[in-house]
Amino acid sequence: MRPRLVHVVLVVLALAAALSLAACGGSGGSAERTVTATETAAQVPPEAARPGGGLALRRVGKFDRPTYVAGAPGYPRLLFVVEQPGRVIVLNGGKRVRRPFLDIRSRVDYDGAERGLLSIAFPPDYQASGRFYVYYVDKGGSIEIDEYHRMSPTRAAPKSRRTVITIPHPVNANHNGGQMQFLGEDLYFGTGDGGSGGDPPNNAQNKDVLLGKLLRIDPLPAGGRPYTIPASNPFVGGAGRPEIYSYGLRNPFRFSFDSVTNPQEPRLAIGDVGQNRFEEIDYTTVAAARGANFGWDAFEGFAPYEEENSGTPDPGGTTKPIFAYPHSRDGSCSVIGGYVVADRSLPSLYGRYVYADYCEGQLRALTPHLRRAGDDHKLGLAVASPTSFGEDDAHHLYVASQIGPVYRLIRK
Ligand SMILES: [Ca+2]
Ligand SMILES: [Ca+2]
Repeated sequence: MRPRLVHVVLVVLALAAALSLAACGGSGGSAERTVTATETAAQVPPEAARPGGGLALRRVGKFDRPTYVAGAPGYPRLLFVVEQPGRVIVLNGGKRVRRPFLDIRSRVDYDGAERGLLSIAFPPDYQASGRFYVYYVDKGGSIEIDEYHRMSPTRAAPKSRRTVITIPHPVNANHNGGQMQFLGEDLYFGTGDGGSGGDPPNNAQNKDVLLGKLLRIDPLPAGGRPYTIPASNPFVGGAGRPEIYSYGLRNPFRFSFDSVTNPQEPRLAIGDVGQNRFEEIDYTTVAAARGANFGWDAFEGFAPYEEENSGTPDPGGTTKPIFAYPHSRDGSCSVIGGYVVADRSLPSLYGRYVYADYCEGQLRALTPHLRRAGDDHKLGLAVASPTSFGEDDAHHLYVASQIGPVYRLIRK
């Protein structure tokens, strides 16, 4: 079947301003953000994007508040779409498999705002091991990562669940982080600062708590513990929780690894959602991110943070973003970190970092450099309320819209 190219309409919705998965600025827990996108979606034209310069969006399906898209190593025909209420849908060769890959809605606290099922991750040995991981907010409001096993390539074994880690997140419903990525055997995942606005307890700078951090574990159990701490984690010897890899993050809702720019030296790209003024992209080598302090809540983007629940004094030695943009840029509110494009069928984008903003909806790309980004521009493609980018096992790039559609970026 010939791929269906979608001509679309940019839908700038009141919805976009009303809620943000990743949490726009503003104080208070997000319990007040109760708009349900699924209700609104019915009133909205189903497709959303317009042809860009040599690029287009091909719709691959419509889902219930998709929060993530991923492929599984060894299964290039499969695409997994994570739905925030608690299901994982699988597409096989582009066709949706009727039965969900996984349904954990009964375990997931989905509040119509930021809580819910937020990502899935498959380890490099997935084809042989069949194990995979899900990140969600549980019924107690805690961040939880569970391991499951596969029953067949398109079906998880629902009773195979094993809790890997639970991180209390008791005070506010916003800023839950949510991204997991494997690099080798190690599972990296980002947690939010615990919510509200301005990080009232200053969790992000506190190395004794697991909130506002990039964490790194080997999720396999050992020695009676549900996971293993990599021996080279920066605070293994004390001075902080041993799970911490980097700190000083507000809500690293989406992050990815870049193995394109220099395969010998993998890099980390974090979209760290800002408070009321700036959104930022952090980009550094994975090696340099070890023990790095990304600055929140002493800094928001490049600027000192001195607003509500005031920032902590400049601790010195923070890792600056390579790029930040103000909320005044076309009504932006929350960066949605993306990927350094590894899809060789997209030559105009190969090696560039594609990202978006949840409220603005324009897909954008910049050239990532370790000190400063270059050539940031719009791609001429828009998606209503983008929640996430994702890659399949063949490195195709996808973007999910909160109102339902998931698109693949293709060459026009
Ligand atoms: Ca603070
Ligand atoms: Ca920062």
